[in-house]
Amino acid sequence: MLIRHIHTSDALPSEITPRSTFLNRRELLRTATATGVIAGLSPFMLSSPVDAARQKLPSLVKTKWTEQALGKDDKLTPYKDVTSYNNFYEFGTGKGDPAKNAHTLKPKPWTVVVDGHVENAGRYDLDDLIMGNDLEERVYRFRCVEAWSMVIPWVGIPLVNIIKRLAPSSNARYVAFETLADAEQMPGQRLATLKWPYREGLRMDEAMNPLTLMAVGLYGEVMPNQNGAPIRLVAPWKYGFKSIKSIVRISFTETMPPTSWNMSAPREYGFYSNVNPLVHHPRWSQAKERRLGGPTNIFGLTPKRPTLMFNGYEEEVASMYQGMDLTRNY
Ligand SMILES: Nc1nc2c(c(=O)[nH]1)N[C@H]1C(S)=C(S)[C@@H](COP(=O)(O)O)O[C@H]1N2
Ligand SMILES: [Mo]
Repeated sequence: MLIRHIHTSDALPSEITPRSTFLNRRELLRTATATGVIAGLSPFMLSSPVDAARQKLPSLVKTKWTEQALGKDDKLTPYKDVTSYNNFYEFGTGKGDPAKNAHTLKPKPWTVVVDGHVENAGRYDLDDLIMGNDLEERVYRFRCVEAWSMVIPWVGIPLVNIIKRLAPSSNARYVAFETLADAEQMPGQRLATLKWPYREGLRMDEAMNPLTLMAVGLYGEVMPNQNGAPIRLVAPWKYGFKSIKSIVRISFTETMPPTSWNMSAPREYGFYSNVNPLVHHPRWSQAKERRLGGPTNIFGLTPKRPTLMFNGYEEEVASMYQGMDLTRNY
């Protein structure tokens, strides 16, 4: 039994939790209390709500993006920072809120609806949607519009693989995504901080770009709820808000789909939202960024570094925007 293993061995929960078993801290404590073993749990267990649910993902495929395919100044952002400093307004607007509140999300079972201009429309169990694809490990820079950045080892499937299987028709020019709408699981949706459900979209060529990932994990483990379990987008040349979390709908559309941040503040957030040090946000500069969890200076701050065009992925993506005025299409 799980509790006995935790109680009696030194193994991390991530090493002994079966893939099918999901215990968050509350359940763990409830079970522990009920079985009377709570006195045996170490302080480490009690203070690690995130760790109790950590599960390793099997057989990850390495790609050219696995290792530090990045600059020599780039180091992986520590797991703790990646999973405790988040934007996920469905669980509150504070950076610490998602890690605190996202335990109410139930990422399994999970259904994704596919509709619009596509041959294989329908409701898919998540496992069926991604079936037959290798899980790839890819280390990507991630740049948030609020001018901090991270380097994250994601685990996922190229979106292009999923799209090819779904077989969009020639009328499909954009892909639209929606997050779950359920105020029971996502209590932040009781507040009108954004229009729910959270929506995002990509032009078809952006969606089919080999960089675009549908991520199901990070650091070799199942996606933590606060990072967008069970499946979220990662488009690393765009500001973080394009990378929509906890996706339940993929729609193939002919016209540019509405997106949440553009709807709530069109002057500040465009559809493209490519990382661009030359185009400032109306309220702050995008020229520099602070690397989360990076080495600190004598003031205890991570020094700012220059932001790169397309977040450093110019070679892979610049051709898609040739001839476009990127100060207008921001
Ligand atoms: N559904 C949903 N997706 C979302 C958000 C959100 O509030 N809701 N926030 C976005 C923003 S602003 C950022 S910066 C990234 C943050 O991802 P992370 O918490 O994994 O770093 O998620 C994006 N995806
Ligand atoms: Mo963001």
